[in-house]
Amino acid sequence: MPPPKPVVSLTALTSPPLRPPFGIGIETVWLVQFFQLPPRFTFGNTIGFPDTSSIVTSQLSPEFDPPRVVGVSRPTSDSNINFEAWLPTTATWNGKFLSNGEGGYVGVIGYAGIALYLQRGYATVSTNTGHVSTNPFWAVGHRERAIDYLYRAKHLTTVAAKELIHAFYGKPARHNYFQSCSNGGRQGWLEIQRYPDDFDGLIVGAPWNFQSHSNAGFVWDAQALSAAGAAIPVAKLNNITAAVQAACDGDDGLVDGIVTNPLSCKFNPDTLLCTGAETNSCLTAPQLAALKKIYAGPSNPRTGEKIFPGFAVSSERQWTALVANLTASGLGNGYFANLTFENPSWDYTRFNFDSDMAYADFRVGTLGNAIDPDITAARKRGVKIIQYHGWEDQTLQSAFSPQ
Ligand SMILES: [Ca+2]
Repeated sequence: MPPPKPVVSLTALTSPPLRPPFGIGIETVWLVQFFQLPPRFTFGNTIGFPDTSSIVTSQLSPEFDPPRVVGVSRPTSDSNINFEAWLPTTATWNGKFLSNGEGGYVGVIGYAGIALYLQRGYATVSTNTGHVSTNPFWAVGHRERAIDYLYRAKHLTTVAAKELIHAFYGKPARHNYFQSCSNGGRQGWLEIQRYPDDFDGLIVGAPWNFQSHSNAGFVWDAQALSAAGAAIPVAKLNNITAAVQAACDGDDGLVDGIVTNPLSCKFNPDTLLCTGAETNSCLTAPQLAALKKIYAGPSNPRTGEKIFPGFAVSSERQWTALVANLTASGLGNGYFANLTFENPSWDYTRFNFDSDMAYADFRVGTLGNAIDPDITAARKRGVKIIQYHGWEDQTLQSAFSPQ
């Protein structure tokens, strides 16, 4: 790639003060430059970007070759929030801003998303939320970077993008939109609850918005499946779903392999218990106990209080990764070992669903959970929200979404 060509520079752009309890007196410095995308940015091309080896497979015709704004936001001395705004030419701009959101623990800019939105004429932006790794080991000893990931980067990037749009086109966008899922869904709800002026409309998919409790669910499932003899072989998953469908596929009026409302399904898991030799069509007693725990989700052992819903009946056939994860690796480990306890040798088997849950809620949940039911400010502005979540989601527990 040719050396970047600076076109414009905006400095000392101060973000609006963050509202308590999240305000910590932020002064933001923007270092912004325009780069030109390589010519012939076409389908299947592999393009190496400076901060990641992301591969973008998008088709952009020459008239969409956009100014690419590479920025960094440093709200604290330990922060390094990278973002890119891609801006259609004035002739191809549809007059609107559509922000990308970012999944999991982020660590990369969502090039595939912003390429797609750009093609549709939107000015768009994505951020790595302040670190360069999809595994949050970086959070140990870096509290401010954790805060950047948990909520700050998305807001600051949004403020920057809106300023850039105004500067580049000489007027603000007609509408400011956001679309994403999973961790991006969490970002969406955070924006609605804490920064209701940022967006006019949001599409929120499968949100990870009660992040601390959702992650406790992953630990719960791993503890259940790693009990003696409790691992559920992948080969049994289709048969479990078949038994669920036999019980309630027709409840929605159509026997079509889809259980429309798993919450109303009257499926009795005990019918799966092996009565003779174990086969792929039945479960041993320890496997059955694990299955019931996965359906139930975690609860507080002292108070009995429900912590989070489990996974939905009829979603079992999708659980190939879920039943293979006996150590809460991935999202659960990332959250508790790195963001919460900042202890890389954290042991999922010793997680206490009372005291450890309370600590996680206090330490990280208050920053990153997006569960404030008060969205009055967004309502007053007329912010439009569309949310979806698939009942067969095996990564995030769908039953919380309607709540
Ligand atoms: Ca059906």
